[in-house]
Amino acid sequence: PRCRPSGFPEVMSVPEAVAQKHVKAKVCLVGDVAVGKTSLIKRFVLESFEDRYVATVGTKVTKKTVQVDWKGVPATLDIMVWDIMGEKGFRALLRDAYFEGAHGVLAVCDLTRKDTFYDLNNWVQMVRKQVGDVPIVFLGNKADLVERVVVSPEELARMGAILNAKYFLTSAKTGRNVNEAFQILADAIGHRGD
Ligand code: G3D
Ligand code: MG
Repeated sequence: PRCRPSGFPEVMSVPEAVAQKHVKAKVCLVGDVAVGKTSLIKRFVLESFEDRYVATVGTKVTKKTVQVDWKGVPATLDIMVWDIMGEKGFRALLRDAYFEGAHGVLAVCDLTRKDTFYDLNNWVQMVRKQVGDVPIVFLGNKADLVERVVVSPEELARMGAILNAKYFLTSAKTGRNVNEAFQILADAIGHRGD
């Protein structure tokens, strides 16, 4: 028989990892049409990018698992990522179902279109009204289109400070900062732990 020091019951040798906490969170992407929401999700979940326009019909949910601290305890987090058609006044009924139970939001603008940046404010108001004070992260997307960028990092920083949101310059095309942005949001969700 294997030698076991006396006084150590078998249960104590179970590795801690087996008992790791497993949690789930709903994350919604918002932002105007064609800012890159669907492309960012594809990049994050499937690690790919298609130059072909793939319009989302209604809503779509995909899942990706990350590691987070859940109120200070290491945990596995399943992020349920919700995608929408970014119509400006998307219908009230759909809106309620879309935001129901959301734990965090990525609010996306297109760095080459100023109006999509100004609209972040409207999207944040809608989120606050629907789900209250959940963590929000701003993404200034299409950072790869360097010569066409018209929104500066300073502007994003200022808007972020006013609306209490962190921000990232991202590119769904190159992958720049995409995982980082999702991870920061996941960390913020885990920090709250609810
Ligand atoms: P949406 O889901 O927010 O409506 P999509 O936006 O993800 O459908 O993207 C709209 C268009 O922007 C697509 O191009 C897509 O390829 C492009 N796009 C998305 N993200 C980026 C990016 O980071 N860089 C660049 N250069 N393009 C991006 P088309 O041409 O098919 O309309
Ligand atoms: Mg889309």
